[in-house]
Amino acid sequence: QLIKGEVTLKNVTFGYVPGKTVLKNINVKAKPGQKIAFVGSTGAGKTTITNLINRFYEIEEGEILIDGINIKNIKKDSLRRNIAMVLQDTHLFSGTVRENIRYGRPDATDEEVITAAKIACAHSFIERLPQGYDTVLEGDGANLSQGERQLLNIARAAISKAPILILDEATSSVDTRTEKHIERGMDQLMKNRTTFVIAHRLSTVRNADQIIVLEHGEIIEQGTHDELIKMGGRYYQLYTG
Ligand code: DGT
Ligand code: MG
Repeated sequence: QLIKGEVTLKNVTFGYVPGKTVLKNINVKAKPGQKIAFVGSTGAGKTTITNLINRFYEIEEGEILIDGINIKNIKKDSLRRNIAMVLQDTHLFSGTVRENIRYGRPDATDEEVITAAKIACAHSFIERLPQGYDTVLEGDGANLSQGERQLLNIARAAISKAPILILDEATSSVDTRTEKHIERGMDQLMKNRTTFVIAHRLSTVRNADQIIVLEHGEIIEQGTHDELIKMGGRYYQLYTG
């Protein structure tokens, strides 16, 4: 078990296919418990950075360290236990709602499953399902709406005790009312975890410890909301529309 959740990217350069660089010389240092936001236009490389932290792909140049350990030297199952994630594409399996939430921490009790669902604002829709928490999800949750699938993924992250959390457009499919409702739950989710958050709605990243602005795979600005607004550059443009 990794304890602190310090994440460092050092001179990371990456492409999915040879000859096409998607990330260029990325340097990020997330102290334990910090909230780091990635912003920038579609295709800028935000999801790709989190793919690399998750080690979904191997990097060619540079390195990623967690608590000072190169992630190449961390076993994949250990990495999975230490990083909770809510991704752009939801991941659920054929099994009950309860099993899908408990996947975030297999030894969780039924009570903890409900607490996590409440944090994720998922409890009320789950209770309305034919068998509640015992309702079987069809492949990848086809019998749920996209927003409901996201809430289950949030509940799964909430039940996990992983010190690192990745939120990639985690609430993009839920309606504005639920999104407003879930804000407190999201704060609870991020509490005491190193969090990487990607969100198009910039109001949700305002309070991040560091905001990193990406363009064509490069970091063009980095700082707090106030610093970046004062700078009057790309973030300022994005923020003021
Ligand atoms: P978004 O989600 O639309 O706001 O965009 P980002 O910033 O998350 O962009 P990202 O990291 O998904 O994509 C960056 C570039 O990498 C973009 O040119 C598409 C390319 N790319 C992303 N995923 C893959 C992949 O699985 N295979 C290949 N060959 N290219 C990919
Ligand atoms: Mg993305």
